[in-house]
Amino acid sequence: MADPIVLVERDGRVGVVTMNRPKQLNALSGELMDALVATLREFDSDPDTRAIVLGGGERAFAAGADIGELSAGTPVTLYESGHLERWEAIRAVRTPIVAAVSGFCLGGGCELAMLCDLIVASETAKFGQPEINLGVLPGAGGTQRLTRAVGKAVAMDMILTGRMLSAREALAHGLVARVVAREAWLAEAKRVAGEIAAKGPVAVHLAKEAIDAAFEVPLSAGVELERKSFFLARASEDADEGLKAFLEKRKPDFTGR
Ligand code: DAK
Repeated sequence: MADPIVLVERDGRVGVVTMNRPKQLNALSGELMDALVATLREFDSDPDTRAIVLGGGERAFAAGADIGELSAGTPVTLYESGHLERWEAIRAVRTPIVAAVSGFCLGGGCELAMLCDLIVASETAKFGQPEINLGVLPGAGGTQRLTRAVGKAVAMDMILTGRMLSAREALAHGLVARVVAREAWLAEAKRVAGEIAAKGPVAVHLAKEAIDAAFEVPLSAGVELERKSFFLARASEDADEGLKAFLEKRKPDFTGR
């Protein structure tokens, strides 16, 4: 039997999804994207899963969209295949997703990592948007999310020349949250996800939503959303528990209510 195209495991309250097309450096074929969307949605609808790790292999997180499929498809078949909706479905996941990146993280792979909520990178990671070398440009948000993450100068440099950033450069430019030793990338991503999973899910979901809104709305509207989200979180049982636990000098036990 063929190996599954994504590997799925659970580590306590953390769902772990691993892309598994190693021979093609996890090129994001339609089949791989469909499997990713289905798995992420399943974890997202499970209240016992409070954070997700999305990873690839040691050599590549993902080397981009599947170039064979891109070249075989016409613009119309690509548009009609539901390709665009898959990216939107991943963006819509409410559970925080930690991208665990080792090796190549290119093109659609980099866009996928940027769709996640934070990136933990191995010191071996290489980030790039090399679509320009193929005569195209990023198509899944790269020109927008990369520019918001690293600023215009570095985004122009990467997207117009195809230059890759090392993990350290990506950290310095604000694209990734943490860089760790080669052997620690996956364990560290799971540890970070485990830390998030131990917090109150209501506050976590509201905080994720408010941070994402910072890229969509003016400051005053974002601050207003934050204020309302604060009071909504304060109305949760988890806030009662968190505040009480602090005063009682014990660890809180959040239930997600
Ligand atoms: N697609 C298909 N196969 C790929 C691939 C890819 N993106 N990247 C690598 N592979 C395959 C190679 O063909 C090779 O297969 P075999 O020849 O062994 O059968 C195998 O993986 C190993 O690759 P290499 O032999 O090339 O390995 P190297 O170490 O020499 O080089 C590399 C590694 C990552 C530098 C190189 O493979 C490379 O440059 N890969 C292509 C990177 C790239 O250009 N990525 C951008 C693809 S375009 C959209 C959404 C998304 C997108 C567009 C629109 N919409 C929603 C509208 C996204 C577009 C893209 O990502």
